[in-house]
Amino acid sequence: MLHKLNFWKNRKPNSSEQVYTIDTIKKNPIPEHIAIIMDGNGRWAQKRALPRIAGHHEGTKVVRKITKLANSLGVKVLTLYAFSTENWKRPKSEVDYLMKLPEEFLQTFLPELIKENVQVRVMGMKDSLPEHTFRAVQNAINKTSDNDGMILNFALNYGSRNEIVQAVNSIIADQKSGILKEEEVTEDIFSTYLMTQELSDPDLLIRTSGVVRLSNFMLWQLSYAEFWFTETLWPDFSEQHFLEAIDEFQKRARRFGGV
Ligand code: V0D
Repeated sequence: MLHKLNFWKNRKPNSSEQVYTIDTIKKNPIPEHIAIIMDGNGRWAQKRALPRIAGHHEGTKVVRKITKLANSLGVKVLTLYAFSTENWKRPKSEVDYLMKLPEEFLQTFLPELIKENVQVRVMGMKDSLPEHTFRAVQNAINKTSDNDGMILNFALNYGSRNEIVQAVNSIIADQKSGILKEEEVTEDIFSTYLMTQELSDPDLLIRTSGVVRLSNFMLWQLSYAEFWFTETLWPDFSEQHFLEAIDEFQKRARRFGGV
């Protein structure tokens, strides 16, 4: 398995110079649901005097790499924060480019995702996406809906407070129409009104590029998650970083289990 891991191309070992392998990580429990805030793409480009969009493009390659690795580790759900409701405030040219990335990504990788039994999902306000973006993601969702392997869940035009308010409004509507009784709202029922619906809560949150904030991402669902932050910018994020995050998750689980 080692040869598949581009170890020697983009390896940035952690302070202890430890090299992680799929096989050793697989000996301990793998988080079922991993969520990632893929930060630092613009900064990666600016450091190289490239336009910010070059960093976003580079970021898609890392999405592919980490999806493949998560799938081979047996991760059940990988949620990736691709575009927040706040991102509309960026320059129009950058937003326009970002909105082309799902098409570009899927043009290259959808056949692979289908073959690898991955299910593509999208959570967020899909209705306000440009028509061409919506069509591309909907096509990917449809073409992978018969798959039963890892769920690759993109948060696209997603904001957690918006999600919670929309859940409350749907609950009120269902109560008015009699689908839901007033006293029926429990944490479990409430969860089903969120965009994650039947997905389990993330066990591990990863955020790149040294920002130590949640930024309106899965506030309800991350209540019990382990958080792992790295200074590494998303385009530099390697398989080793991902395995290191899971290794840390496994260490914390052991410590917790010990008391
Ligand atoms: C830019 C780094 C894949 C983060 C990764 C529209 C910022 C690259 C997708 C994608 C983005 C989304 C849905 C889908 C298939 C692929 C993507 C956006 C940005 C925002 F069905 N990468 N990616 N979407 N970036």
